[in-house]
This record gives sequence, structure tokens and C-alpha cells, in this order.
Amino acid sequence: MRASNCYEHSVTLNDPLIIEQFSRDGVVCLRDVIDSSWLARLEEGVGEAIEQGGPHHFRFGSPNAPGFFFGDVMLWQRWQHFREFVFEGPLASLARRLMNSHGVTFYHDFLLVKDAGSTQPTPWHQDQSYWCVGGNQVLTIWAPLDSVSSANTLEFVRGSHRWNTLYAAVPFAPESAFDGSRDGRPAVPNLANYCNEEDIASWSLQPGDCLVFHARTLHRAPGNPLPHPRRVLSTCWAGDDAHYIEIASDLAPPIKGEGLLPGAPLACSTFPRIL
Ligand SMILES: O=C(O)CCC(=O)C(=O)O
Repeated sequence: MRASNCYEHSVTLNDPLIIEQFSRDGVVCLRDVIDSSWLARLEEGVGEAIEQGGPHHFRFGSPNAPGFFFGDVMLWQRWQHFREFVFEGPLASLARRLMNSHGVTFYHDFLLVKDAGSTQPTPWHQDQSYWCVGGNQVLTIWAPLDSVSSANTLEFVRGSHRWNTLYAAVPFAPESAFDGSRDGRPAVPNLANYCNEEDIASWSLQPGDCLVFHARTLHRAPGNPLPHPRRVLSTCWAGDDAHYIEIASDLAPPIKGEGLLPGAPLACSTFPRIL
């Protein structure tokens, strides 16, 4: 099931339709949200961040071979460029608008790099399944640093954030030790059985564009068959109703914040309040 509508409707930041589309579909594509000076600073930071992967990074694929799938989290805590982007860049106010929230807390960042020729797909999943965060005002902003086409972009099941189900989190690769099965949540269904092409949304993107999606919208990505890497900074944001929850499964990122009790607002020094 590949989406046929890769150039479908995208909206500008000031278009009132974005709120309607986000609440109906659980995903919107926004053009030219991140300007070239921010992109240049992120680009500058990415090479070093990959070379010096943090304590929670993964690198799937054959060791020292091309085609890897690299991921790392909480870069803002270690790298100034990422920290400035989170605290001073344009995404916090965008998140506030789409969450319809007064406050905005930054949950985490996630750098995802699929090397040229990567055969590593990202499985269908909902971001919130991996998190210690309950609530409805939670979203992810997926911002590519390279052009992304139908060959390597994300695909979303429209409206799946409204299915009222949180599925079990799945490992991102067969060699991963991640276990998301300990909370009795149902497995992600076989979507090929009940999704038509018109139920799937996807977009081609240029650096500066981004996809904003609800943390319960099901999504996946193919590998990266293109001859250049697909580097993406994904950032995860929480609004007024977001709160800390305990789960039995592994967390990704494996970070709980400090001193948070179940039901408490998320904001703490690990998950800083931005707005
Ligand atoms: O970039 C990918 O392949 C997956 C990204 C993703 O699932 C996310 O940012 O939530």
C-alpha cells in the first residue's frame, strides 16, 4: 500500500484550515516553516551528532557498512545548535497553535538518519505508545534536512488518532532489544486489510517543510532507496492536558524526567517548558 497522493494538499502556517485538517486527519504538511539559517545550524550539528552518538542512540544495519538507519534522542541536552533550535526556533509556537494549548513543554528530540540505499523500513506505529505521556495535546513535528520524495517519506493513516486505541509499541528493527509488549495493549493491526489508498496521506518535502502529526496517528516509512541520506529532526511536544504516566513496557526514549508522579504535568528540567 503506497500512497498515490504525494503532492496532496499542504497548507501555509496562517491558513485556518490547518487546525481543521490536523484535528480531522491527525497530520498536516506545512511548507517553509524553518528558515535557511536554522537549517544551516542544524546541518552543522548533525554530522558531529552522528559521529558521537549519545547514550541512547541506535544504528541498525551491518556494522561499518552503508545503508544504516541511525537514531538518537535528547540532542538538545548535548549540542548547542539543537538546544537553540528547540528553545528559540519556530516549532514551539507552531506546536502550541496545533495543540490549541496555552503552555508548551518540550518532550524530546529524535534525529533519524536513513543512509543512502537503506533497506530499513520504519514499521507502522504511534509515537505515544513509546512514551511516558498521557493526554491528547501531544504531537510530533518531523522536519527533514534533505529533500524527501514518495520513495522515502512518511505515510499516515488518516484519522487513526481518533480510533481511541493505543497499540503496543514495536521495535524499529528486528535486531532491536526493545520490548513494548508489557502493557496488554493490542498489536498494531494489519493495515493492508482495511486501509484504502485514500486513507493514506503522504507528502514530498523540501528542507524547511515539516509534517506535524498527533502522537496517536499511525505512521510508517519505507527505507531510503535514494542515492543521498534522509536526515530528519523529529521533535515531540506536549500541551496543557499532557501528563506523566507509568508504563511497564520499555520507553523510547528511555527517560522519565525527575520527580514526576503519575498524573502530574510533564514539565521538569528534563522536559522543559518552552512557552
Ligand atoms: O523517520 C522515520 O523513519 C520515522 C519517524 C517517526 O516515526 C517519528 O518521527 O515519529
